[in-house]
Formats: sequence, C-alpha cells, structure tokens
Amino acid sequence: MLKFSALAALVAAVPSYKTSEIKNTERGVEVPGENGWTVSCRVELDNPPAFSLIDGDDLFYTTFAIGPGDAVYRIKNWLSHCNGPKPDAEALFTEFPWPNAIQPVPEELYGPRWFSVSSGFFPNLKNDGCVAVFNADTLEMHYMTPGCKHVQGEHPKFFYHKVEWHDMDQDGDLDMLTARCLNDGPITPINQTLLWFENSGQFPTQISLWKEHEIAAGNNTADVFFDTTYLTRPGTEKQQLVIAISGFYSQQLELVWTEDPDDDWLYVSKHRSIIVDNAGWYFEVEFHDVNGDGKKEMLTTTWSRSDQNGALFTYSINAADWRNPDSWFRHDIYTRFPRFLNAGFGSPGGFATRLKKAGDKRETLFVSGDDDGQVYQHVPLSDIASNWRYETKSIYKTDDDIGYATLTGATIGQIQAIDHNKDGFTDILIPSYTRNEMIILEQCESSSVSCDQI
Ligand SMILES: [Ca+2]
Ligand SMILES: [Ca+2]
Ligand SMILES: [Ca+2]
Repeated sequence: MLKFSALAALVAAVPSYKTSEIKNTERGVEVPGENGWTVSCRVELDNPPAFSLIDGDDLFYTTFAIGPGDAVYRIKNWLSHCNGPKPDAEALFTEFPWPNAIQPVPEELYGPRWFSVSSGFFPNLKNDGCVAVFNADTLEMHYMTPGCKHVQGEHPKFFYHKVEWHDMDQDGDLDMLTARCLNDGPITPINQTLLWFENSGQFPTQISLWKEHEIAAGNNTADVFFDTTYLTRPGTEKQQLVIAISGFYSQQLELVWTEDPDDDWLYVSKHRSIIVDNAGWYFEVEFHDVNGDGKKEMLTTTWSRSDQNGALFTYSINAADWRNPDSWFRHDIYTRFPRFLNAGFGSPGGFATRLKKAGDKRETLFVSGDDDGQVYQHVPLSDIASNWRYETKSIYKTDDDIGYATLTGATIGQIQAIDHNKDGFTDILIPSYTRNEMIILEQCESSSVSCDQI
C-alpha cells in the first residue's frame, strides 16, 4: 500500500473507542509468531503506526485517530531501538489530517530524497485532505493539491491515499496521478475522482496550482487504492499506461486507459474503462508478476463483510486483448479471511510479495489480516506458473481471542516484506496499530534468531 486499511482502521477505531472498558477485559494473548516465524524485534511507539516507509536506516510512519495527534513521524537509525527503551520519534509534520501513504518521489522530479504524503479521511475535521511533498534532509515541504487547510481559496474537500507519477500529456515531464474521494461515513461516496495534476515545471503555489484533469472513463469509481502498469496497445507494439482501480465502495475491479494512439490523456473523449470483476469490497490492488512467468497479473484483496469472507485473488490475462473483461481469469488464492458480526471490522488488508528465502523460484504472498490482527503467508505449492495452489498459514496473531462475535478487533497496518539483516531470509515488518509497535517477524530457519530462545 500500500497498502493499508485506513478504512478499516477508522471503522475499527470507532467501536473500540466506545467499548474501551470491555476491550481491556476481553483482550486475548499475542501469539508472536507461528508456523516457523518469530518476533525478533519490537520498537515501541507513543502512537499507533498505520503506513510506514523505510528509507535507509530511518523509519517513517504515519499515525491517525479520530481525535488530535495525526502526524508523520521519523525514527532515525530505528533498528538500534529494537527491544530497547521507547525511542523519541520526531514529529516531522502535524498539518496533514489523517496522513496515509508515504511514497518516494521519482528523482527526476525534484532531485533526491523527496517523498509524498497523501492525507485525509471521512471523519469531521479529517476530510479536507491533500497531497504534499517533502525533502527528507531539509524538511522543505510543498502542497501539491488544494486541501489541508493551507491558504488556497475555495475548494471541495477530498481525501487522498496515494499517488503515482506518469507523463500523462506526453510533454516529457512527470505529472501526478491520484484518486480522491469524499463521503461522510463508511458509505457510498458523495464524490470520487481519478485525476491527474499537470506538471507546470515548478512547485505548485497558492496562485499557480498544477492544473487538474479529471479522467472521464465511464466506470471510474476510484476511491482509495489503484495501481498502474504499461501494457501493449492491442494491434501495435507500443506500450500504454493502464490503471487498475480496486473500488472499495463500488465493489468493482476496474481498468482505465486511453484510446489515444499517443497515450495522451488530455483527450477525455478517448478515455475508456471496463469492469473486470465484482467480487467484493476491493481493498488493495497491484500489478505484479505473481507466478514468475515474466507477465504481470493483478493481485488484489477483498475485505470481509459480516456475511462474506475476505479473499486474496490473482487475475491473469489469458488473451492478447486486455481491454476485454473475458480476457482476465481469476485465481482464488485464499477465500476464507474471517467475517465479523460487527460491520466495522474486516479482513484482509494489503499485502507484500517476496521470495521467502534466497533460491526460491516463486514468491510467497504475505497478507495483513487487518482487523483480525493476524499476518498470513501463502506459499506456492508448485514452481509451475500455471499452478495457482497455495498453502495458507497464520504467522502472527495480535490477539488469539479475536473471532466472529468479538466486540473489538486488533488492527495490523501496511506490512512490508524486507530482508533487514541481509541474510537471504525474508523478514516481515508489521506496524501494529493496536499495540503501538513496529514489529519485525523473522523466520526460525534464519541463523539470526532461534525460536527456542524466544
Ligand atoms: Ca507531463
Ligand atoms: Ca505472471
Ligand atoms: Ca532476514
């Protein structure tokens, strides 16, 4: 996520806030690693981490809540605080309501060490979100969109979760593509837009904002997460930008592109879209070569409802024309993420993919259980690309009491698959929104930990 359950965190936060007394008595026990994994490092925090990003030795994370305290934090040399006293996190920015993804900005835009932060969500006082960029060395910051209460005149309120950078008008510079949404609860949006901001060659300012261009494709229910890739334009050998939208509210997985032969998005009459599937509340989506055959699939999750389990799906292309919904074939990787009686909870959230250990031929899929407080691994049962069978196991539980009827969930943020100690064994970075901790989960096979000692 990106990849995280901002949606879930909010809706989970409301009931747990109201039932805090019950929460203390029904709390279960953390299971710090299962099925060959163990917690090797905890860094305690003052606030619940949601989105995180590792930049060299530094950890950035965002925190948000219904009340005050939203901020972008940094902990320098963060691994030195493993299992030690709680470090002092620097609050870099406190002006963004409900800060979501922190993402690197391509160097060709502003030079090295720039990052974006997308912010906002639907609660009152949190819904005038924005996108901003900042330099990690100087902390110089610029607003890229209206919002976040900085001086810019009249503008509608929207919230933003992520950005991507592409040359949308084919003039040689990168423009900013994003999705924004406005609603007043976890319900159908009042407004939702997939749009891009045209690079003016300068940082946007109060009097010279980057020009907004809305994408006009018919099925265009972008709300929170989306992803981009380049696919071959049918009938040609040229590559073109294709945007996948995982519509949470619309419960649709959509593709958006332009029929303009030069891939110039200025011509709105050329914008097109299809609905690939409608299998649930789509959460995260990513174009990724899941099976290692050199071609990208769409990997996506759907969030559970009280009467429908959450799922992890892959959609592969089985024909040349990706513009036809029938060309996409769904593979159900796992379809039993837990349901909750409380409609404010759901599972799973986002995911991370990586070879489980050096030498593996095919990646393991790691999935955040979101409000079930778990982390899952889905290990491929075959190296053969056409085999989509996986073995699913839980590798971490925040609270072993969480079940269908529990009043409170436990929320895992946007997980990352990394190898922080470079030993060839993948480690999982878990922001525990419930425990106020950043956790590193390591494999027992790795020589750096022993499951017996912990
Ligand atoms: Ca451009
Ligand atoms: Ca593939
Ligand atoms: Ca490792």
